[in-house]
Amino acid sequence: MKNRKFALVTLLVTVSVLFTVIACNRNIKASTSGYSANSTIAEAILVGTKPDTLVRGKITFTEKNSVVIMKMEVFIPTKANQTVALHIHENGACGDMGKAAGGHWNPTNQSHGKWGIASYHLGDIGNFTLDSRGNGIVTMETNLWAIGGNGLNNIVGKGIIIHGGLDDYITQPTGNAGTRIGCGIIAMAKI
Ligand SMILES: [Cu+2]
Ligand SMILES: [Zn+2]
Repeated sequence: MKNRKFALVTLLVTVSVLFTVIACNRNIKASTSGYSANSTIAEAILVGTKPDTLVRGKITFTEKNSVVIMKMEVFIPTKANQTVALHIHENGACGDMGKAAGGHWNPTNQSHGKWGIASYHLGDIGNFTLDSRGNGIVTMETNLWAIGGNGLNNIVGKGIIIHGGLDDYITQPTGNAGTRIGCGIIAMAKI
């Protein structure tokens, strides 16, 4: 009788442990939905460089099979219906109204330009237009960047700058895109 009771308790404990394990696995899957297990993820939180300019945004970079997919969502109400420039800059710093981020990230020593055409910096993401409320979405895909590692094309630790104006894709070495209104630092994501 005692043995039977013991067996029953053992069985119940085993079953409940199994269910807990299954439940935990589900949670893990749910919290990383959209990313597969073998991808590397970095992100940057975008904020205004001045207290009086509202910039809120997030950029996610996902690398899989040597391709990095970038997705940015940003809200800049003062720039509704306007086109502004987005670059990766060489320093992961946002102080001094964004100037601490330094120049455009340019590990390949090229001239500034339009992404994919002739000569351009690896940081020359380019222009994007905000909607009537000031929301903007930018997506891009490239095999020229890497997330982490020792390569010169590693984007982790670099700065992201949103300018107040348009990149003309010609003026050296900046594109003459105007003041730096938003800034973020690319870091490995904690998931
Ligand atoms: Cu810039
Ligand atoms: Zn550039």
